[in-house]
Amino acid sequence: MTRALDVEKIRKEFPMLTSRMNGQTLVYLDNAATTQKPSAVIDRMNRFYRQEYATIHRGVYTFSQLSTEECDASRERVRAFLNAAKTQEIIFTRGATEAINLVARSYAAKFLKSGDEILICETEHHSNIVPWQAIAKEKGLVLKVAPVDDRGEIDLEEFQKMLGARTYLVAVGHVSNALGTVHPIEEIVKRAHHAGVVVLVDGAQAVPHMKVDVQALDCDFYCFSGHKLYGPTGIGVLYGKEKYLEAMDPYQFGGDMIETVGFDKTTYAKLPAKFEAGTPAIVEIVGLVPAIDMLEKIGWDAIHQYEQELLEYATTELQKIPGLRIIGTAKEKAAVISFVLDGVHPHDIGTVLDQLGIAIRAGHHCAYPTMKRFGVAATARVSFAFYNTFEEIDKLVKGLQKVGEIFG
Ligand code: C6P
Repeated sequence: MTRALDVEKIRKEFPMLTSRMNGQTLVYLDNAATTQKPSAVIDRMNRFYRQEYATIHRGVYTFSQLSTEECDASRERVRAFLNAAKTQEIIFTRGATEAINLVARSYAAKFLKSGDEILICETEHHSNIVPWQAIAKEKGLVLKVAPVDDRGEIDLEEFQKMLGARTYLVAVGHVSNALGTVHPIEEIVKRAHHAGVVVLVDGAQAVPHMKVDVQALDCDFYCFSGHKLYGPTGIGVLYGKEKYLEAMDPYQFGGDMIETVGFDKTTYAKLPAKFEAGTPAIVEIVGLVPAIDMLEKIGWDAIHQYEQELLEYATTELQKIPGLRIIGTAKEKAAVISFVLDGVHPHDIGTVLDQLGIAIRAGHHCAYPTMKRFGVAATARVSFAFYNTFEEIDKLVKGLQKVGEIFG
């Protein structure tokens, strides 16, 4: 087995990985929920608060102008990261959730009419279900759901059949947070576009694991959260093709998003300000840059290869545990493993592992319909980052053996 990365060197960049939990060195396996932060991000935000901080866009003084320049540079950095065609196609939001709500409110609510259909997939996170459901209820739209097979892979034939004459929007997760399935986004976009349908991709679980090129994917909207990308919380990104963003109206109103305001009439600012009402998360915007720099410095090929090695090793080892069943066995997966253990509630698995210093997620993972599809109420989920090690997987396996002994 090759080792694509110098993991010990990388781990030194993540202070939280030396923390102890319940007297044990932390084994952090909840990276799909949120990732730990490298010193480069922590230090950049610290330095910015201590020495550079001021509001943006409003000040004539030097620090305000410098802060504005830093935020502009961050937007350009994100543009390059996603290979978007234009900087104004990058909208800063609070996270993936807010980005999807923005498209639901500003695109679907404006352009879809009663009886029109929105098509999603069965493995969506609640953030890519509930905003559409809410808008569907208000506007009389129909929410349709493309099924997945027993491995957790989207049924493309069914998806194709469900793209009807009234379908105007497809909203689909790139990678399932509950199962790890990497959905064939290029193919989904191709088929949707062939039917004249606009596509939003929820990339929250994809951007930490793979190079995303929105022009190559040709999706119309793409979103992610900074905190799953080794960056700060409270910052996310909506990419949208300029022609759609131009045609959409803002859904939040206030300072910074206007051009002129009178009591009788207000005109809106140009992109991207039109969708960024109020003072933004300035320091978080700045903190996103070192996270992206770090990922690109390590390199996507190395990250992908190493994480796939972790996934393969963990899958093999977990399958040896009596009574353990993996939920989600797609051919193409990100480094996420959901599983159930005969006769043991996932929360009990999580609690025993916690005592051993191992952090995993247990529950429905904000994906109730996915749980229902696989006939379980909840799963235990381990999700890896490139700073995890094979030794940590061995500790997980030992921990699960202990769970078996306690509840067996
Ligand atoms: N999934 C998980 O443990 P926010 O909360 O806006 O940063 O991200 C929401 C979101 C949207 N889409 C997908 C595919 C996601 O996985 C998430 C967040 C976390 O799986 C928290 S439930």
